[in-house]
Amino acid sequence: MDSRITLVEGDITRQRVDAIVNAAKESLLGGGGVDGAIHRAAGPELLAECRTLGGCPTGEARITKGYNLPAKWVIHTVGPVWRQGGANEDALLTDCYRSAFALAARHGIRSIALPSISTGAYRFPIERAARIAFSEAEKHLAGNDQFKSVVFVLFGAKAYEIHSSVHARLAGSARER
Ligand code: AR6
Repeated sequence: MDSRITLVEGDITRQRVDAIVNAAKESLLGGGGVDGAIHRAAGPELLAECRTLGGCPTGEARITKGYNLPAKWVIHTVGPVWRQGGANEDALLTDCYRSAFALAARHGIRSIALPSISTGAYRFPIERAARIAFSEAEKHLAGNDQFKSVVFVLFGAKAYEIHSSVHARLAGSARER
C-alpha cells in the first residue's frame, strides 16, 4: 500500500488537513453520525451553503468550505444504503471515493481525511467497505504526487481494528506480487 495512506482512530472534525470528507445523504441537509458531527463543528454557515447545492445523487460528491473546522474544505459524498448487495452497492461506494478524490484533485487539495462511508446508518458491511476504500485511495495515488496524505479516520476501536487488519492484508498481498 502507498505509505501516504494512514489510519487513525478518532473524530474526523478534529483533523488538521486541507479537506475532510462527509458521509452525507442526498439532500445534503444534515443528519446524524459523521454528518451531524461535521455540521456541529463547522457551524450553521455550512448548512446554509449546502442549501444552495440542490442535493447530491448517491455516488457523487460536492465541495463546500469548512467554516469553523480546522479543514479548509468539506467534500460531501453520498454513499449507498446497503441492501444485501443486490443494488449495485459496491460500484456506488467505489464511485463515492472516486468522486471525492477527483474533486479534491481539482481543488489542489494535498491532504485529506475520510470516514468509513456508508458503514453507519447505511449499514454497508465494514470490512467490505474498507477494501473498497483502500483500493480506491491506492488507485488514486498511483502516479499522483499532488497528495501528500490520505488519512482514514475510524470512529471507535472496533472500526479501527477492522480497517487495520484489512490494510495489513492488502499491504501483504501487494508485497507478494
Ligand atoms: N468522525 C469519524 N467517523 C465518524 C464520526 C466522526 N465524528 N461519527 C461517526 N463516524 P454514518 P453513513 C463513523 O452513519 O452510514 C447520516 O445521518 C461511523 O461510526 O455517519 O454513510 C447522513 O445524513 C461510521 O463508521 O454515515 C445520512 O443520512 C461512519 O462514520 C446517513 O447518516 C459512517 O456512518 C449516512 O450513513
